[in-house]
Amino acid sequence: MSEILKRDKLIKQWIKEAAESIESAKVDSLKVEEKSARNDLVTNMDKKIEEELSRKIRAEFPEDRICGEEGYGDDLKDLKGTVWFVDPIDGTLNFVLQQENFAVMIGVYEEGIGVQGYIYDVVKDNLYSAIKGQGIFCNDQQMKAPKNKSLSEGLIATNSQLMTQDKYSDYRKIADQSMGVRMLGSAGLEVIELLKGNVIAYMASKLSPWDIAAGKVMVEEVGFKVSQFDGSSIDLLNKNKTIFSTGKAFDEIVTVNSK
Ligand code: 2AM
Ligand code: CA
Ligand code: CA
Ligand code: CA
Repeated sequence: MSEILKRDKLIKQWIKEAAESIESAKVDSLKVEEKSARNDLVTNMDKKIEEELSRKIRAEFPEDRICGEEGYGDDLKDLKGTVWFVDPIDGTLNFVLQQENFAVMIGVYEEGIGVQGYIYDVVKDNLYSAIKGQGIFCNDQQMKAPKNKSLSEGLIATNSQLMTQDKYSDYRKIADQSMGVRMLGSAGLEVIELLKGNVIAYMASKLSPWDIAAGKVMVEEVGFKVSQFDGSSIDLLNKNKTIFSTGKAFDEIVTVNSK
């Protein structure tokens, strides 16, 4: 079996195991801590899931390196070799406040190139996946490629700061050219909305490598674009102001951004 297929099988199994732990968690007994701000939360479940996924990855693939949100990964200075990007719970605030609209995400990169992406909508039991060159899948069924719509033809998703903070007011002009704004609060699930054709772009002012990695593989797989707001390439060693978008909307957004 090729390395990619071996990983594919294990990742799907590990993600389902992670989801079982998450679903068995009782909201009342969650230990919730603040990180950088009062709405930037981490729970004992985020840590447990990342710790378990990291342990499984290291046991099966000892040469590979891990970039994870909650500190169980490696301190990466480059993207040489095989790197696993792990976001144990994407949408922690939703997990705590809504008990839905969160995902487990894994992206695998070889020499900096995205080769596999997995986004699991735990509550809806939908596992979205892509292997580079093979298309995008939901629960192992091939998904139809979304239409390449322009900004004026569809809805735009953003993170909430982009709409609420005045320093980002220029970006409201972009949103104003779309049909309307939608916000889910999970970078991974917003990317899924793009892949389903429900929105034409997702823009977020500060995403970390683990927020971007899995979705980037899937979005590029359908020929859509992923970049920083100014059109420059994503840097998976740092935070990025990130656009995921259809090709048509991308050209319009980057033009507005660079004015
Ligand atoms: P997280 O839940 O894994 O932290 C919310 O708009 C989206 O942005 C989520 O995908 C969230 O991922 C991500 N995000 C990135 N940085 C964040 C921060 N400092 N605070 C809250 N959400 C953040
Ligand atoms: Ca977080
Ligand atoms: Ca995240
Ligand atoms: Ca997270």
